[in-house]
Amino acid sequence: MARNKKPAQSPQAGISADANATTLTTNQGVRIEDNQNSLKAGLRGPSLLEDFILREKITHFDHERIPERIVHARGSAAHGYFEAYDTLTQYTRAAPFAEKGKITPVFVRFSTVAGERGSKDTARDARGFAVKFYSDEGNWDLVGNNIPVFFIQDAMKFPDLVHALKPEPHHGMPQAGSAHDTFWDFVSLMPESTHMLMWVMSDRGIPRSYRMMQGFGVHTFRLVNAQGESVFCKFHWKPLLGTHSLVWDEAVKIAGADPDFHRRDLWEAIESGEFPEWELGLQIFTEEQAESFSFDVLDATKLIPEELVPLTPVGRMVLNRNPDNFFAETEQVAFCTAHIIPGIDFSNDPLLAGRIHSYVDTQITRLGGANFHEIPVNAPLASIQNNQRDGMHRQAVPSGRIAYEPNSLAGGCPLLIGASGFESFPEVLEVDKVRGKPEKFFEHYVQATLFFDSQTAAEKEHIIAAFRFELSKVGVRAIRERMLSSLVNVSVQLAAKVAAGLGMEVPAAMSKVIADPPLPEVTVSPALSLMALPGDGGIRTRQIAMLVESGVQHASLASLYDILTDAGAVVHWVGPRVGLFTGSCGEKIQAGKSMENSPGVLFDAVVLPDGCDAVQALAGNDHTMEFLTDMFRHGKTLLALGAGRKLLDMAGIDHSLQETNKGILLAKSAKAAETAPAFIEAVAAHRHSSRNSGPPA
Ligand code: HDD
Repeated sequence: MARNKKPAQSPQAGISADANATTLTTNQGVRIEDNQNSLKAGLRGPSLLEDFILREKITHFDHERIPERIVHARGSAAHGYFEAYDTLTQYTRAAPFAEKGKITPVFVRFSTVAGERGSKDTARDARGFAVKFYSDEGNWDLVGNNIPVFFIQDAMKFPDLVHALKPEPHHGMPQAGSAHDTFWDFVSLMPESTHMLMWVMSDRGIPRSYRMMQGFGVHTFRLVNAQGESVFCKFHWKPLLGTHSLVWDEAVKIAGADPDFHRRDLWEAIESGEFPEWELGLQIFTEEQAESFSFDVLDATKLIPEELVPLTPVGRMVLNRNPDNFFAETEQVAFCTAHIIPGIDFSNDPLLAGRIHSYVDTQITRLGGANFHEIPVNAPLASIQNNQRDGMHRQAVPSGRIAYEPNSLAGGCPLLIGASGFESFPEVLEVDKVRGKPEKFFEHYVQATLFFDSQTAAEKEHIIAAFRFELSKVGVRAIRERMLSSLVNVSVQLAAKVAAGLGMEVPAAMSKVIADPPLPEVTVSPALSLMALPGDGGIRTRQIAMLVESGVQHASLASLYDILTDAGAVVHWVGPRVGLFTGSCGEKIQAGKSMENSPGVLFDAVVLPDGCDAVQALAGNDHTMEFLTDMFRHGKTLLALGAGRKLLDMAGIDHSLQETNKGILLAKSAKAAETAPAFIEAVAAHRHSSRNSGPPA
């Protein structure tokens, strides 16, 4: 691969962050002799003010934290590259699409929105999906989410939205959660939020992995070619592993068992060489087409159904390198929607307009000044030449006396390059200066209904359960009622089921601004269901638990272990405790995890061992029953070998009804290897939704 790695920045002379350096020094490069004891007047006397080594160390420590992001504070990131499938010069002169096979380095940060920097990964929330392309024509930041629409239409409402969503200001609760009064108060008064609410309340709000979610640029952007011709475009990232989610009960339990669940998953996959990959697809359409749509493409609460404008696959993105340092890279990376390059331009989406300002602005506080572009992770690979000077934390050392243009003393340099430089698309505008919005922006429900109607039965039930849960946490009854009255406009079935779950009557529908909206072009869009992207049918990186105890029939487990590992799964020996166990024929088995430190929610599937003594011992352990009950009700795959089926019986799991209990497999020990293909197929299905409704009776 030509260039899949952003080269290390050359450090300033004398500044070294070399982890292999052997000598401990101060920040002035003075070698330190004693790093244990401060300087004192006598062994039991007072510490001395002159101890510059102590003072430097503590002063630096005192200033280690920077403000966290106002939204998307919690995130995880990785380096990688984008590879263009083909030249796209017909539509754009953007450098990453200039030629077939062209490689552009990227840095990608995934995030939750509401929670603070140290909050849990599995909160119900949208996920950020921000991509920085280090193109040879400058940095291009595509700052998107895992959801193709947004809560609001105009940036003017963003501070209100975020204030309503974040912990309530008087007591600072709840952390990383939207299930509280102020959020639902705001969104129930803003019907334009309804479409995005449907997405966030769906399983998209609790992804299984950052590697298994889509990304969307959300807004309509422009592509501009070398002739200055422009088309509109929407950006879509599709994961090769498919789109998969958690179920709510599982997400809640994972939050306790491993709050870093998504961060760990991304890190471990990349460390093990399982590089996550997405395909970039574009919805390309003309302004004339856009005008004919029943909705406005400048309205970020609306999507363009793929059935109306299909995706054109244009390239793939692979993440193949973990950051060397979390703070230096993941924390200090500054994505800005204002960062575009020749060939890409904005549309007049009023939400995007506010973002173009907000991101650069926020970095100035967050990263301490206007020179954040010099921080290595933010620095472009393209060279920077301009007359901007000075400011806090300036690293560059420009030489000479010329910092203005026009100049003659430097021969006019740096020179403007004219036609090949960035030029805003010369859109013709003859308009009045007004505050307001276009008519189609007032339609709020058609696409919310489209989304709901496009879900499978299991997905619909999860949406209903999510609304029920969230609204049950709302204390003010009038807010619940108002939200229900809005949901009636989406689907009477949805509103009725949510109302029943809250012990309420279905209220009258909220009045709509547009009573008779234009007929939608598409009424069901299979592409909106998570089931549309099942993945490649493999089990690479799937986490599989093999329960062990002394006395297990080891040979059958070992044969499966090898087959599953060869198929790319990550197989763990999980015991009642960690450490050594002895198999029935004296084999030594090291359990790396215990059911106490790694409960069932952290695994995609479990294998129950054969061996009467082992099964008896496992049956007597409370953790085993909890482990199996959770895995059953979350629709995971369970395989019981030989006597292991007794554990299913004891957990009350009916394995006789194969229709309702798909993904529960039984095999004799001698047939363990033969069962592997069926087991792999069941694990690849991700989840068996027929049984995720509740615990076994
Ligand atoms: Fe935003 C961060 C995505 C609307 C203002 N936003 C931020 C990040 C993502 C998004 C992924 C985290 C970037 C990172 O990893 O560092 N934001 C979106 C999407 C939006 C959106 C997809 C709608 C389509 N955002 C939006 C609006 C505004 C902001 C309308 C303000 C007018 N967003 C910000 C911000 C943040 C941010 C305050 C916080 C930290 C940062 O920018 O760097 O400026």
